[in-house]
Amino acid sequence: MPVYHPPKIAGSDITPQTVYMNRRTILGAAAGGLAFAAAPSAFAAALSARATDYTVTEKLTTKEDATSYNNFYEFGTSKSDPLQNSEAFKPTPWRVEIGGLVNKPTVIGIDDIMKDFTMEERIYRMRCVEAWSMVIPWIGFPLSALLDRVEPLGSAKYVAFETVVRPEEMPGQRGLFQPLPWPYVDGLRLDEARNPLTILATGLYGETLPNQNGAPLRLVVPWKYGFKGIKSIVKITLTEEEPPCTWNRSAPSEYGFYANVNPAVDHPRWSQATERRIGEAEGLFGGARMNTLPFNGYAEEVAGLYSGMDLSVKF
Ligand SMILES: Nc1nc2c(c(=O)[nH]1)N[C@H]1C(S)=C(S)[C@@H](COP(=O)(O)O)O[C@H]1N2
Ligand SMILES: [Mo]
Repeated sequence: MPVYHPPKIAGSDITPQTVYMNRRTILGAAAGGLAFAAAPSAFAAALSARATDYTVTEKLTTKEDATSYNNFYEFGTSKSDPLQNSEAFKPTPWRVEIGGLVNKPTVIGIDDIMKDFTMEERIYRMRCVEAWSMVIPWIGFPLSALLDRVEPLGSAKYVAFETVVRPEEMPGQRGLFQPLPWPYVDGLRLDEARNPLTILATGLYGETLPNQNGAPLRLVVPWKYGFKGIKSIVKITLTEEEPPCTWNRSAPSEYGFYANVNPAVDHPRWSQATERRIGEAEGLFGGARMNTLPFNGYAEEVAGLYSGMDLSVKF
């Protein structure tokens, strides 16, 4: 059984020798003119100032696995489809519309976003609802930074997300069998969206996000099941009402709005108590299966968001 480490907050102890698993690579320009060629001490100071510096020390999933075993129904329903069928998809140029209950609605290009935020390599454990999991070093920025920019109104309670609809480039959106209604949509409560663990990812493993992983911009919410990680986002809307979620709409008894990783609440068709780590051989007695942790191991950071809620009802 591989050792299962809960995530560690390591923002205050970045040293030059924390390379591989705790490696943080700055890939973009920072707002405020931080120089990335700066001495390690300045670099560390800049990073430790960030409240969002979470990481896990588990072994990374290989890039090959993370980019070939995907769910992205716009390109087909099997795990190998997104890699095979997404070649024609063009993630550049790209614009994201951010509006709804905000003071400053805006339409923004990915480059504009990149320019504004420190692109920092992060390591999050990403998992999917089917009970497999991966550990992926995402590149991204906190969603809250983008929300600050548009100034949500006091009446805004939720954030709704929408994926692009492009049947010409997405084979899963044309033809007779349409597995889901399009666009794929999902949402978060505003306080969840503001949590520093909630990021918009633009890359992984030091590279631009591949099409199959949700290029050019996708959500990563590491304490929730995979389907909350909506891909290829074109629209973000602040709302007063709970926004629709594709999987909740399609199978409400199986997928809730919250979708917090919870080993105590089974999916109606399978246990959610354990998970299979992709890339680790599964032994005769379920070797690579590991116990799933509440909130995917991020309980310390996020359990408070749900105090007083019955998580077997609000699943
Ligand atoms: N637009 C869109 N986003 C999506 C999906 C999808 O079909 N379409 N699948 C979701 C599901 S079910 C999972 S498990 C994750 C998979 O992310 P990954 O392929 O990067 O591992 O993406 C989520 N985001
Ligand atoms: Mo999923």
